[in-house]
Amino acid sequence: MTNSVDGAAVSAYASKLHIPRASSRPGETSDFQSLAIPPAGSLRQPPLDVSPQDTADLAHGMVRVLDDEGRAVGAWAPELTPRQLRAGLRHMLHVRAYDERMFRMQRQGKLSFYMKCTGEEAVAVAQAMALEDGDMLFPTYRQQGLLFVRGRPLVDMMCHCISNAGDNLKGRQMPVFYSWKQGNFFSISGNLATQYSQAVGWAMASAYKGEDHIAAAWVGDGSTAEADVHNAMLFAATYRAPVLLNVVNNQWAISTPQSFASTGTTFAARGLGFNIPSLRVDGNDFLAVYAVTRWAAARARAGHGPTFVELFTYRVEGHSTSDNPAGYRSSDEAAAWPLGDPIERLKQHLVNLGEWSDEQHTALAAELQASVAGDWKRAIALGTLEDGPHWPVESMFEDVFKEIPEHLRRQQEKVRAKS
Ligand SMILES: Cc1ncc(C[n+]2csc(CCOP(=O)(O)OP(=O)(O)O)c2C)c(N)n1
Ligand SMILES: [Mg+2]
Repeated sequence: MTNSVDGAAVSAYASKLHIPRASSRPGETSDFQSLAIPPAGSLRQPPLDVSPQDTADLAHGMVRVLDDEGRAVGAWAPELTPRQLRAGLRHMLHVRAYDERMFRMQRQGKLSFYMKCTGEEAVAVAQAMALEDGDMLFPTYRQQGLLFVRGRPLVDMMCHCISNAGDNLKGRQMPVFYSWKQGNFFSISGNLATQYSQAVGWAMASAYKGEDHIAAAWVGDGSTAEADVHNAMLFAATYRAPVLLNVVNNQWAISTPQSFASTGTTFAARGLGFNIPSLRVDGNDFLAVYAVTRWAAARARAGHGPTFVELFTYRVEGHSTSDNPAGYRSSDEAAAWPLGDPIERLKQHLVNLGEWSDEQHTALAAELQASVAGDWKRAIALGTLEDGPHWPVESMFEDVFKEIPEHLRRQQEKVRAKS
């Protein structure tokens, strides 16, 4: 069948469905050659009151500070003392040691489920260090580094993961879905992206009450497809809420490549359509992540409203302990990632400054592994997954309603009678 346009015959079936490609599939050789990665130090730092459209180059580019030799270059290089840099390195090594231990414990059947953030440690660690303690965090399950910087005891996190008597959530949440009110760390939700609108609502309330604390929210690349993200961005832009909206683009959403949610451009570019200043940052560059977060937080505190930030990184390991990435991506992909490892890059920077050495690094990694092993022993002394003690079953009726409704009270009595 043919149609006619301006007298010329055209096929009525010329349209084609575009199916995005993965960065690699099993058996293929990984090749990130087509990624446009600007040199470190090449992007400008705009004023805090920049207009959203004047951030287009930053949304399509990538803020980078650490160059290939580990030097800090360009307008975004933050003023951090060697002591602060070493604290950042320590937190990242601590997170990695914790992840490795918990993963092994899951494999030995001592916890039911776990999620690592290997390769993405700089995101949560540098961002938490750049924010104020009173700022409210609305994370996903992959920002455990926030808790390390805010000082949550690891024993508490482990107790949560094995739902023993020391679990602050009384066995009502999945492992790694932490909640820590004292640290201004909002409860993690299994329903992806709900935290985005909650963060915007919290930030609107903070501004309405005249407080100076801001909110920060995180969402994964795949989860940006959720309507909640778009609803949140609309409210944030309209009311100029003091919020930092982060997208952690780690290239994968379980087995779905980021290309299925990115629409063929950067995630950061989506912020421009909502009239929100937007930037993309090298998420494996501790200094760049810190600098961009400081800038966005200063904007929010000065009354300039939200900032949308894409953190460009790579999920080195499986999505969770229930996932095997060998089924959907090439086994050499993590090694081919061109932006390196965040811990190695910050280490190299400190060594260049004469403020760190290979020996100190090896000793610190060993010290932290031993400290995590000690924490695990203290956690299981409060109960194991298999044998408990756990919170009693009837406690599930508590803390939900101010007054327990009659039908639930009857159920609670039945449970009590049985136990
Ligand atoms: C609303 C909703 N849809 C689907 C899921 C199942 N699910 C859990 S994690 C996940 C992938 C998320 O990927 P991404 O947003 O990129 O975050 P990442 O895990 O890579 O950090 C999916 C589809 C869910 N938990 N909630
Ligand atoms: Mg992802």
